[in-house]
Amino acid sequence: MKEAQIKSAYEYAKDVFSQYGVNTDEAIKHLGEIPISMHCWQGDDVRGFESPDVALSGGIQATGNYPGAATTPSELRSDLEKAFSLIPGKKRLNLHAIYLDSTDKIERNEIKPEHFSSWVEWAKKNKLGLDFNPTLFSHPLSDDGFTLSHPKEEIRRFWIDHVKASRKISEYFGRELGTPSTMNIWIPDGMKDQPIDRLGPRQRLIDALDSALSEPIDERFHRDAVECKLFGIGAEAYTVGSNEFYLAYAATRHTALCLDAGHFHPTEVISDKISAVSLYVKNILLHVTRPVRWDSDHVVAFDDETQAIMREVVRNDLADRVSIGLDFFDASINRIAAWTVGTRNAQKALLKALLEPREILRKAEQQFDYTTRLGLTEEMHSLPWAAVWDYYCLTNAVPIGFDWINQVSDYESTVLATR
Ligand code: RNT
Ligand code: ZN
Repeated sequence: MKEAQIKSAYEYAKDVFSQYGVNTDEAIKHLGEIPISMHCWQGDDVRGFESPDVALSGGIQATGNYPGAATTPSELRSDLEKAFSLIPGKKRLNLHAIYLDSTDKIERNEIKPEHFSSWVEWAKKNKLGLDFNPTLFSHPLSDDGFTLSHPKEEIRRFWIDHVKASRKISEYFGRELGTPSTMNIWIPDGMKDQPIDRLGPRQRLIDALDSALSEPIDERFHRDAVECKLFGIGAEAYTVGSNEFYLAYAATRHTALCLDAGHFHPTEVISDKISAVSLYVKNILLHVTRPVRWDSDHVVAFDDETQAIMREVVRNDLADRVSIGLDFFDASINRIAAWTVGTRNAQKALLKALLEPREILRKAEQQFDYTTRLGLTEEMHSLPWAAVWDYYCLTNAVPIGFDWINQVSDYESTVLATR
């Protein structure tokens, strides 16, 4: 499409939306200010650089063997740069502890900021904020299916020390980059079959978390988040860190709560949880992902739930308290395309939410005029929001429409094919 066509389509869209009291320029401006934290682990199927040959464990799985996965920090950074060049707006990068950049073998309880300094330098160059995650899976000491709630003191201690070490790295990210790093704690702890003791592991987890998070850290640099889950592969019957456990933990310990779209019953959605949880916890971290029948971590689609999630953030004015992160890992397709499709979809959903005539809809609802509410909500789907998206891409100098595929294909034949 030619630039002139995109601009004239935008002018038309602007006019259409203004008839509903929506200012497209403002929506675009707002969209550009809301960061999306892209997860590094789509780039290499959650292998990391600590011991990439150790199989992914902890009840999560990346399936597929598409060629060209990154195997070194510099390959991963190059792939990320490619993906970022195809995605408009404000981006952050979310790292896991296993993505450390060190030639020596460093145990997880001994990781230090210096092992991540190359990421910080790179983030500065690319004007990115960083987020972080301790890695409590894919490790011999998580093989029993327990980490922070393990019955053995010394194993709990190891993981507590890992979380403590991770918080220092997260704090370092925030200090260096001038934007707080959200550090999300997800643990795989659970059981395949019905436990006799559901309480004991939860008691141990609460103590372990309290001890791991005991040192106060300035929230201008670092924020703790905890992620609940219903089940994992091999942990079908019981997950120690369940929804109730972590909601109460976050509310009483003042951490952020992470809601992953794939961590609930198949018909249970996180979009409805955001408003409720926002009344009890200060900050929410979203793991936007697409569960297909289970917590399968498919690439984010422009589906009903992704749109509903973004609408909740926008309608309730929560953009300052909700951090939007992505969490998917599809190894069956080009990984740069996976990032591009998933991140652009999250942004499209956000834009569509920003273009909603909130005032009219709110008023209709307050007056019990549910006919207008439904009629207008449905018409909004076919208003020319996509013309606004194209214009946003144009002004951000990223490919319009499916044009990004050419760059992904070029990169695949010139870079990925040589790995
Ligand atoms: C697992 C959680 C967790 C992980 C990442 C890799 O079910 O969703 O967020 O996907 O930490
Ligand atoms: Zn997650």
